[in-house]
Amino acid sequence: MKRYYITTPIYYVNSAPHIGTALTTIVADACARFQKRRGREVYFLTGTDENAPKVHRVAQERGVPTQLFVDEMAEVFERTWSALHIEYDVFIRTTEARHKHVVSEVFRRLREQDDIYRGSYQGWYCISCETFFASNKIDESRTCPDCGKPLEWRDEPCYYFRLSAYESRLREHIKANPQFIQPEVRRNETLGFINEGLQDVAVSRTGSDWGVPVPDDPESGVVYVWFDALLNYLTATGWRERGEGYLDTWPPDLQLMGKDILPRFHATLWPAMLMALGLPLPERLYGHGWWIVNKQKMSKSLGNVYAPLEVAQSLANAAGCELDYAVDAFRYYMLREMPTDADAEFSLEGFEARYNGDLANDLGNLLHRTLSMMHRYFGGRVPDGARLDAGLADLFAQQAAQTTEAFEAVDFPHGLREAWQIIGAVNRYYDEQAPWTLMKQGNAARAGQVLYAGLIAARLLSALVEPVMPKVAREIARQLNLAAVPSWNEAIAVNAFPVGHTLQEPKPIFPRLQVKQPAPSTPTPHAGEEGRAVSAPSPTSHTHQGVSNMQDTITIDDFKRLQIRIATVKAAEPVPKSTKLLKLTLDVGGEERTIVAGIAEDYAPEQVVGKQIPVLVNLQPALIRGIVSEGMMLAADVDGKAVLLHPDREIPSGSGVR
Ligand code: ME8
Repeated sequence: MKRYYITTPIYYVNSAPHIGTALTTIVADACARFQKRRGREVYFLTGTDENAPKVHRVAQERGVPTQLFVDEMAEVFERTWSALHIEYDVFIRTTEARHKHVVSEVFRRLREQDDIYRGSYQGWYCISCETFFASNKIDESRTCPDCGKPLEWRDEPCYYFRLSAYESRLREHIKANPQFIQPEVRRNETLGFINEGLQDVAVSRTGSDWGVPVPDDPESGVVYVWFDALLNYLTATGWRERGEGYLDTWPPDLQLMGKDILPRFHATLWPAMLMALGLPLPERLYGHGWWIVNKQKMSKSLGNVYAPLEVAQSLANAAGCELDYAVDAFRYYMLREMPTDADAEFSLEGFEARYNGDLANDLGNLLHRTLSMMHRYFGGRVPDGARLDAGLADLFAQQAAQTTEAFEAVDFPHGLREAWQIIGAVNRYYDEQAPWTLMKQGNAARAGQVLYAGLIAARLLSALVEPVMPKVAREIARQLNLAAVPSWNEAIAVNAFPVGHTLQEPKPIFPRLQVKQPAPSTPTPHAGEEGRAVSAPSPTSHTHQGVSNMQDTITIDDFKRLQIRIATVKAAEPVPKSTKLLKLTLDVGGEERTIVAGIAEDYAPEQVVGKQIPVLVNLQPALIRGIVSEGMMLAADVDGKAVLLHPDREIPSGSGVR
């Protein structure tokens, strides 16, 4: 059986991994784990691109022999990936002899068959992108159209690869194979790029002897680093060394990369090289969008480059959670917010919000409350007669199927949203069925059945989240006292826990993060009644702050006019023709209310159902898009994004807030 072959790009080692390279690698790891859990044999490749002139330059600037520098950097990459729970099968380095042999051999073969020919080059060169630009592609600034750095004039003899000869075959292949380039937007970009006309590519470079020498003609310098680097995917299969054996891996099933290196390199130069070699093309190329930070591209000069392990470590410190789980939380954030078609904003606040919301409140809490009640009511053993309600069994199966479909399409944000609907459904079910009330009423049998749904859901979720959060998945399985995380096919079994199955004590996986509050500028209402809080400014200091501030203060009586209550969200749906609004149906202590909330850009309906939120209930009703809104929910505002507020533990709906 052919192995499912997944690749990341091989990364330049002139700088350490950052959240961009981590994204591609984590997406690839999640795809690899997903395919493995579905029973396929997977071959997952990553590695380092070490022959680039810019790598050589950085080593020289640091005064380190280049080979020593790349050896050290390759280790940094391997260590980082292992700390991020990346489980690759092969880590390739382009300075390995076996790879250099492949590059030389391919160069020779293509030169013999006249796909590579000798010519000369005059033009503008970007050393950072390792790319030549035709004069009509650049303006007076003589800077690189891709990265903005200054271009150098080059005038030299060189070898060319006959890319232009493959233009129509490439176009036909892309048109005939809609899955070849994904997502759709990248396919269109590539077709646009090809339609501008493909030029032959200069595939040798002079100026530095770092790299693979042009075979049989070392005077011509070294092989162009992209021609060299792309061949790593072939080297790693054992092509040339293993005879026909490489076909147990070749061709790649899924090649992942960022959008910048798809149209020009992976979707044109690379398949054309393979066509020239007469080799089958990759099944699927997937180019994700970019992380941007504060609406800007990440760059060293802006100082906004994040190192993945530092981000995870800072969460572990702040939340007091184990580093392994903080790393998994980081992986979750990367995949839940993953830029697919468009670019996406990376922010620490966004990471914290997902951690507190999706992981601490949703996933962690579902497991914790289910196990706590199982221990409290049934001594931690699955009671007699417990089985899953048919409606929930269908819903679980349906959500698992949709998660599968989305993961297969590398759409992790969608897949995770589908999986999280299971959590929403169980929380709703608990609220409707109220096992705590059933116990008080002496109906332990029914309470046991209700909680059984939580066990089955947690077990299913351990499988669905495993590609994303492998250590968390194992911990969920451990707390459920399962020998292992179930495989994808076993995961939807509805009778997975035999009667008497004992459960482990619940242990919080994701302790809630206390988000730092700005120091209060006015005394809290409570302090106003019972004496002022020490940290609050005194009335005298207030007067010194100026009149405008005084006018902003309200009295405790003003505050008392606000009636804020904790409501439980029973249902949520988008307001038609609005991208911002959700219609929420609330339980405010036995009373049902409808409100319209401007949170649709930050929360999907299923994320808020089951949540407890503070609501201002004595606000004058207002007609919003034809819906009478009877109150206003309160949420934190983080750079214009709404972040829901929740009580510290589940409390009766309708509880007052003072
Ligand atoms: O391109 N957001 O290596 P590289 C998302 N050696 N992804 C980002 C990103 C960001 N802000 N910044 C970079 C190379 N990336 C070549 C590949 S393969 C034969 C040779 C992604 O170290 C980028 O899109 O520059 C690409 O997938 C990878 O990180 C770049 O790695």
